[in-house]
Amino acid sequence: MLFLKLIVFFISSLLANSQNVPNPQLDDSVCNGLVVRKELSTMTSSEWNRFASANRIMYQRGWFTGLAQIHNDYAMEIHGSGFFFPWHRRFVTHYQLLLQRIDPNIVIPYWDWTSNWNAPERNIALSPSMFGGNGRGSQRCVRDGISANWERTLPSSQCITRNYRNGNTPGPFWPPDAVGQVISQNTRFSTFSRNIENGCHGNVHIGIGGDFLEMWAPNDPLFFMHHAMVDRIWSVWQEANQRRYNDISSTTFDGNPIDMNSILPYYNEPISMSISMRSSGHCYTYDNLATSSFRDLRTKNSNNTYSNGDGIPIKHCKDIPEQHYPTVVINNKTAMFNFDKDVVDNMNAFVRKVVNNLSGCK
Ligand SMILES: [Cu+2]
Repeated sequence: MLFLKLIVFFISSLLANSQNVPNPQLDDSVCNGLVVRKELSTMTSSEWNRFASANRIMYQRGWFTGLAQIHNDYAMEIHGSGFFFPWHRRFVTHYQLLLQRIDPNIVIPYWDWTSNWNAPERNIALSPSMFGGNGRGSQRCVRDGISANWERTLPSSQCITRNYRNGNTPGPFWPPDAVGQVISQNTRFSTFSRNIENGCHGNVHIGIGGDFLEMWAPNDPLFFMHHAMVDRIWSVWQEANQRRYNDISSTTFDGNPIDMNSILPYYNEPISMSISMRSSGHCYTYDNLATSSFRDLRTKNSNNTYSNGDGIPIKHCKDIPEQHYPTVVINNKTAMFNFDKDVVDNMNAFVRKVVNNLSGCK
């Protein structure tokens, strides 16, 4: 498997340098205030309309293709390594800077996929008024929402696709409690990073399916709202204890040490420039940074019944169908994510316990 990945990596490196998208440098002056990234369901309709039209202009300029190309070219270095959080933070800021070239007032939202975690197809993010839902037809083309009928050109010319994991639903994502526990229980960056990457982050990619399962996923704008959420999770972890802003200690995909001076692939900047969302060139915060925001109050209050959308209480854990648990699977399709088998197994077992606990089953 590693050999195959190295070949793919080598070929995609040959195709590098063809990223046809502006790369605005991080402004090195002190932030002139912070913009607040909100959860997308709380955007006003005028905020959404401006955001959506700027995204359409980005699409017409071919900038999503350029971003997808960058993500694809550096796939090997930025997944399954300590670069995962800081690189994707820088990448989401890149997207933000591009949108602001079109409309300087745009602030990107994040997609909280822990709300509606057990019936994500009901989340407003996946509705026709926002990013649209499952792909349709034999090609699984996205036909509603912001990117309805968009054509991607990377890796080949065709529609943007989604292919929900369990038919009409992406299947469950992680409950907020599970994310909250990983935040509070992992005090070291390296284990925290690996648990999130191999757990809830991977689970959303696999649940949405289609292009979301590929390294050219940034063709689908929803990718950036997913990664803004992943970025928020890192920010909540950092905010919980200020000392965590100094912890980046981890390794590259091939085992070399990563520290604050390590250079982010493609951007050629030290990690230290992307360690804080409040630092020069980033200058944002989130509407909610409390660890306690990751609590599934709704489920806790629902009298210990596990409705999972169908309203049927479940008494015994063995009666919970397998597809009602969020999982990450490692196979040929997901190989480029560099998932780590031990961590994946651990996280699958961990989130299973959380779901059982929420359901009140015995
Ligand atoms: Cu990625």
